[in-house]
Amino acid sequence: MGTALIYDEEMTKYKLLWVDPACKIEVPERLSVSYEALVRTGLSDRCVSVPPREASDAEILLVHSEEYLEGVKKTPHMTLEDLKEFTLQYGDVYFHPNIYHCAKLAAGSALQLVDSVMTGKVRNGMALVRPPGHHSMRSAASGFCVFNNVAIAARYAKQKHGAERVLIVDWDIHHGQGVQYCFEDDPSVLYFSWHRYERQKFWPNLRESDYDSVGKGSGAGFNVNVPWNEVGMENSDYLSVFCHVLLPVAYEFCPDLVLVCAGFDSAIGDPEGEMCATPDIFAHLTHLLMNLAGGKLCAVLEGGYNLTSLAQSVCQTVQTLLGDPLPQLANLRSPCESALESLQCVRSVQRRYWSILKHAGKTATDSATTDVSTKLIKLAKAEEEKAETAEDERSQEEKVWPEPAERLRPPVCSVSVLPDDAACPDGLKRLVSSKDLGPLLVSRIRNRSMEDAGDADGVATFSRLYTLIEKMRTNEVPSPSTGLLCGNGVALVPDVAAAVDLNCFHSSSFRVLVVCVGKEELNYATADGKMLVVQISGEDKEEQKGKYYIPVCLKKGCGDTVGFIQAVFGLLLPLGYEYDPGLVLLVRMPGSGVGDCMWQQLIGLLKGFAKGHTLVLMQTNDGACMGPTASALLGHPAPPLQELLTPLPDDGGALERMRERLQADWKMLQTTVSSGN
Ligand code: Q9C
Ligand code: ZN
Repeated sequence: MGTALIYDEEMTKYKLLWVDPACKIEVPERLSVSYEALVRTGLSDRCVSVPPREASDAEILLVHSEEYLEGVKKTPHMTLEDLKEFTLQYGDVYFHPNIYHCAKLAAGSALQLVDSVMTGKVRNGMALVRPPGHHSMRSAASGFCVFNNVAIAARYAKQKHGAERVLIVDWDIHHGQGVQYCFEDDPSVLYFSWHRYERQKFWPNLRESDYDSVGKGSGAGFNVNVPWNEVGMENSDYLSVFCHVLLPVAYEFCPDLVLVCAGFDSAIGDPEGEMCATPDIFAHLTHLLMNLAGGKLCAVLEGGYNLTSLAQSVCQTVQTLLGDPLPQLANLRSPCESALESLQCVRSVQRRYWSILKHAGKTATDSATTDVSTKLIKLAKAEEEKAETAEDERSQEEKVWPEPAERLRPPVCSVSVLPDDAACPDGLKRLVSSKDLGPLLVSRIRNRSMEDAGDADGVATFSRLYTLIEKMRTNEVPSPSTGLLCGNGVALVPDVAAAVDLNCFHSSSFRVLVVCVGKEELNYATADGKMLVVQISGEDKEEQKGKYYIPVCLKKGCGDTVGFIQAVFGLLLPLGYEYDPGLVLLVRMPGSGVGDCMWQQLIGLLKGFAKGHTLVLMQTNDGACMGPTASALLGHPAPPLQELLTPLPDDGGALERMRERLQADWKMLQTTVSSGN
């Protein structure tokens, strides 16, 4: 199952015909440079090319009024003077004799993409379109937008393909007020948007773009706004919002389809956004959404006005949709205070509607309400001072950042290490050879496997495992003999404890994130920070030992999906991003109680770290989940977690308290402004 790419040169064939400083950044080259970058990098060749079509009147009327459509229909025949006058009714938009044609193609492209994904012709895809859509309203053009491409696509997916729940993620730096208005009272469409806001000083300057617009009537809770009150937001700010707001809510919503308002004016160098997130962040944002809705994701271009940053961001998005290993995000910083304030506000209004956020921020810091409000006043003052000294638009164009590093590309293989009598799942490569390990290592393996497993195969299995880890660590280029690059793997070993230990004594050259699901007695060597161990289990015996051993207890065990998801998004992912491992070891203890769907989701999500170098360790007698494991390693999307639709009473309070405790050591766990001063 592939990735669709929709592009047509026709949509470059309209432009601003008069002088208007507000509109001069919306140029035809936005589309051509994006497409050319995909061609140059060989990405477009790997996609399924899908042609656009014109949206029909009936389809446009799913969102827009007849009067508005009739008005736009007249624009191809207007004189320049008439076009200018028609344009004057609306804000920050321009018309051209060919824009109506392009707007029908842009909306139709989104519909073609939805058709391709919903019928299973492809898994996911991206449409490169102009004009953008998310600002246009029922009866008005706005912000370069004529028809609301993504809103039309959402209604169409419901009507034509029976989608019951559609998630719209708007990562463009402007608020898609058109999308918000369209679905405000509709609980079947969840709209998430982050946007430059600056306490209403930034366009479109709407009161209803703030965090407290949560939707109306039965749609309450289905509109999630994250206002950015300062410019300069970075990768860590974006990831925090994904981990602590969007992803928990999106998983609880359990969509049948994900639509992305994929604007790249939220990237560094953009003159509108003035943010500092690098283009490779879009690889991660895309990846984090790819296990929702069984992988059905349609990205539709919105904004993006720095041609360099735009083209790089588009490539990162498409390469991720294709399933290539993720880039490592270099030196992630802590989320800034202003971002934390937004996060805190959003979580505290949304926790009324989402059981997964029920415990958000109602502990220690929140009880000191006066402290927090003093802090917020200070923050607002600091913002004002900053705004006065802010760099102007020109300096954005001159901003420099390193070009994203070349990413690993196929053929990347998934490898298995198995006992001789176990069958290798389809699609995985069985590792049979192993390196000479040296006498010291052999004797250590022999000692461990004798005492712990008493298995004669032990040495052979462990030496293959050792070889596999070495390959993942060092084979950043395809092996000359096989042409293959070793991406991830799974090992069935007689004793997972011994296997973790084996890794531990030769891994001193890189950091290992060990995720242990289920109860395990081990003496992890975590003191030096070479390993970070996160253990999710149903038992409450273990105490946290130092910064690098984090036991997470779910009172109702690993079968508690809500608890597990809270632990994954609230703790594991932010910790992983901050720790930045070179290898992820996912250890599955027998009898952990984790369900197959959750297990696949976990593998899928962990593949975002360490350039996809994930090694799953399971015990030989636990081979039943080999199928789901192999499927997730091969990059098949995990099935949706339906059980989140009717969550059980949870014990998330304990998790929240744990997160608060760990915040001193791990900044990505913060979700509130720091109390005190
Ligand atoms: N400084 C989209 O990104 N304001 N539209 C321009 C110029 C309008 C952006 C002000 C921005 C509209 C799809
Ligand atoms: Zn925008």
